[in-house]
Amino acid sequence: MAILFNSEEFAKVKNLLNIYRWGLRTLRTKLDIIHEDLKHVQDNSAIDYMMERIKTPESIAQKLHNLGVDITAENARKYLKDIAGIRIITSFADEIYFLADIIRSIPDVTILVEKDFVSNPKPSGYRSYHLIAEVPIFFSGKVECITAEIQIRTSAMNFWATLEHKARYKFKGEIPAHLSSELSAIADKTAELDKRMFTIHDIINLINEKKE
Ligand code: 0O2
Repeated sequence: MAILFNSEEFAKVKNLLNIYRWGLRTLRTKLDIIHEDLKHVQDNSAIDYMMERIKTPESIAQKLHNLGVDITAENARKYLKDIAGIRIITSFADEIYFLADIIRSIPDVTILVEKDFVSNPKPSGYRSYHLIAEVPIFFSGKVECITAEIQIRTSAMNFWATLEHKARYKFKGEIPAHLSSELSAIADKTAELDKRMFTIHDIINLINEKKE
C-alpha cells in the first residue's frame, strides 16, 4: 500500500518543496559558476555534467514511514537531509576529492556531513562521495536554510549506481543473492576501470607538459 501525506500535510509539504527548489537553484548556480570557471578560465574539465532532483511527496512519505516517524512536513524537514539533491559526474576518481575541496570552501554553504563511499564503498559495491550542504535562502524578509545532498561520482560509478538502483526498485530492495554478488563484482571492475583510465589520462598530461 502506498504511504501518503494526509491532505493538510500534503499542502504543507508542497509549500516546503518550493523552498527546497529555491535552495537547489541557489546551490546549482554556485556550482555552475565553479564549473564554468574551471572549464573556461582554468582549462580544467573536472566536472563532466551535473543533474539535480527534488524528492517527490510520495518518496518523502515512504522514507518517513521507513524511519518510523509521523508523515508530516515538519518531520520531512527534520529527518530528511536529501530532499534536494545534486549529482556531479566527473571523468576521473581523483577529481572527486578535488571538487569536494572546492565545495567545502564555498563561503556561504556549510557542509554538515561528509560520507566517503569512494574510499569506503558500501557492502553493495556503491561508490560515491556525499556531502550534506546547508544553503541559506532569502525570501519573505527572512533567511531560511535548507539542506541538499551533493553526490560526486565518476561516469563509471554512476553507470553502476543507476543500474543497481533499478534492480533495487525492481526487487523492492531485496536483490537476489546471485545478482547482488554479480553487481558487487562489477563495482570492483568499475573501480579498476577508473584507475586504469586515470593512469592513461596522467600519461597524456605528462607528455603534453614535456612538449610545452
Ligand atoms: P534516491 O532515489 O537516489 O534519492 P538515507 O539517506 O537515510 O537513505 P543514508 O545511509 O543515511 O541513507 O544515506 P546515504 O548512504 O548517504 O545514501 C543516500 C543516497 O545515496 C541514496 O538515496 C542513493 O541515491 C545513494 N545510495 C546509497 N547507497 C546506495 C546503493 O547501495 N546503491 C545505489 N544505487 N545508491 C545508493 P535514496 O534516498 O536511497 O535514493
